Amino acid sequence: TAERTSWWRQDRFGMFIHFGAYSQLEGEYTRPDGSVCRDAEWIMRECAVPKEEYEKQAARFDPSAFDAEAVVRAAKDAGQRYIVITSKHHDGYAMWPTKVNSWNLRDHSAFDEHRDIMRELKTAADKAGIKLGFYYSIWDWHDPDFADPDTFPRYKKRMYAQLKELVDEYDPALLWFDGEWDADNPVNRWSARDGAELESYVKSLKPGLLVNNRVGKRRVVDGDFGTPEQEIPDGPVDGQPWESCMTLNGHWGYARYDHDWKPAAELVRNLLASAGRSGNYLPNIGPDSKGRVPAESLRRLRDVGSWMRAHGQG
Ligand code: JFZ
Repeated sequence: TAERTSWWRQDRFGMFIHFGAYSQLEGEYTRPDGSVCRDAEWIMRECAVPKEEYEKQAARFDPSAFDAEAVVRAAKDAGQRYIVITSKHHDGYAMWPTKVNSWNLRDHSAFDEHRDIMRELKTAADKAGIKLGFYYSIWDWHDPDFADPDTFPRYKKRMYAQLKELVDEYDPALLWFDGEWDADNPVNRWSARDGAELESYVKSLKPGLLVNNRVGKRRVVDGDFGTPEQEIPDGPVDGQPWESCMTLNGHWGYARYDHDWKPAAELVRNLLASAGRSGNYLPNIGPDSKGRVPAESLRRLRDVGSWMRAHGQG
């Protein structure tokens, strides 16, 4: 309803963050034969990285330079009012210390076991008056129970348990689902009913929670808002609130070889076009293996902020 989404529609401008075990590879996988395969957050799949090798890489992941306060400050200075970070992408790796499995940043990394970057972000965001939301992929390449229809219910249980952890521990303002499709399965297993069930489950955990339409089959009735990707629709989409997420270069996750950055003027244009068509704008940053935000991204966000302040929106 309009009431639920009211803060979010007022905010208009947020920051997307793609950060996960894939960030350790920084977009490049060197195969045993020495050839290099490039991708970003899809690298495990697109480059067919063997599971053991991917796990070995994740065990080295040490984003010790991740600075939640600096990230929140960058968002705030740009005029962004909420942050959506990948808590778990398609590779199934949890960026918080989940108790559901050990495939997470606490138990399977080289990172300081006393740190929790989700907690750090939440604390910094609260202090700055910025809302925090979590991206969560329904599709999971790592959990063996995902791909088999017979064991899928077991996976679903774990997914529900993880989502309960996220809501209970970090009190997110929104959940941004993805991967409701399943490229492995021509008969897409995730049904409208699964979506409706999941949506009411997470909302029972926290009534005010916002959920995007990828929780279900992206119909107008699924979730609270639509999620056009890399494009700005001409106007309101079926009367549903919407948010357009976009990369700043050509990738969501960090890709060390991608220098094709969009000019700041384009970001301002996108923001204005979104706001003018009653939509939200969610440009993305992808921290590197150490957790550092690319300087090119920071510079562009700063420029957007300067523009906003110069035009009385700061
Ligand atoms: C998904 C992810 O696969 C991707 O890695 C990234 O996280 C992005 C934000 O979301 O990719 C999609 C999802 C939806 C569409 C295309 C890519 N779509 O609707 O066209």
